[in-house]
Amino acid sequence: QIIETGLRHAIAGDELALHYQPIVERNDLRTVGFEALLRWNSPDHGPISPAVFIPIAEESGLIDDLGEWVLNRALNDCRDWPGLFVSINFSPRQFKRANFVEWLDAHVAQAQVTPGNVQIEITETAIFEDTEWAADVLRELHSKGYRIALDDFGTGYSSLFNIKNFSLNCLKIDKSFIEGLGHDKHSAAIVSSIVHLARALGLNIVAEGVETDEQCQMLRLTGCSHMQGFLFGKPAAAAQAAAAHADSL
Ligand code: G
Ligand code: G
Ligand code: MN
Ligand code: NA
Repeated sequence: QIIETGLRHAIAGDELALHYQPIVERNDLRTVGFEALLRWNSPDHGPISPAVFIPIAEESGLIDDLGEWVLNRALNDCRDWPGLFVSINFSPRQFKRANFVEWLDAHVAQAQVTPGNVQIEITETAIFEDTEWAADVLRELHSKGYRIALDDFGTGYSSLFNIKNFSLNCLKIDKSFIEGLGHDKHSAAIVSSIVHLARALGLNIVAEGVETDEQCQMLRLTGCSHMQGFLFGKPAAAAQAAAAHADSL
């Protein structure tokens, strides 16, 4: 309850921020897009992780206002890096709202951004509970030119059968698997098989949580198309992320 009241205040006030983390392409490690990651610095409690406050926002219904804030800010910020996409996280409940596509379209048009500059990150939970309906929504998003990424891949109900039936652009391999690269042979085997599966299905792969050169080299050898992690850049304020990208060109 304390967090709920504080969050209500945070959305109205100046306590929220979006940080941006680069997603790089495997060959020359060029940045192709940024993932938007929500940050809340509460005056009463200090920084609180979205892993903590997103579930509270969902229970209390604040998620609609919060999602609106995130979408508007991300669309506005991404105009600072023309040609790159912004990857926005949506919780299952956000994705399942009525008229998700219309809601998204209206904001994208208003911000004068094109759908190709926007990537939707959803988790397996969001699509595997009502697969037929989700497949329709994803097909519509896809036909409008939005990119669609399946986040935290490998941690949910990873049904390979279902994946083939969804309009996806990309699988994001959960960082728990990347963490194990170089330590345990199971992680390496799992990562390698996900990468090969994705290639066979014509999907991009983003390996998340890449922290070391060794992990990066292993992923490149496996044929992983994209990477994200502290090795390439920590989540940073929009201006900082844009400046780092400009410097790298
Ligand atoms: O960046 P960090 O590790 O703190 O993120 C923790 C979790 O919060 C991750 O699962 C991430 O997907 C989620 N998250 C971060 N930003 C957003 C957001 O804007 N909306 C939603 N729904 N989830 C977010
Ligand atoms: O669930 P999702 O994949 O959206 O969440 C991404 C989370 O991973 C964010 O909280 C982000 O801060 C975190 N993250 C990004 N890069 C790294 C990394 O290299 N190492 C670790 N440990 N966490 C990372
Ligand atoms: Mn994500
Ligand atoms: Na993830």
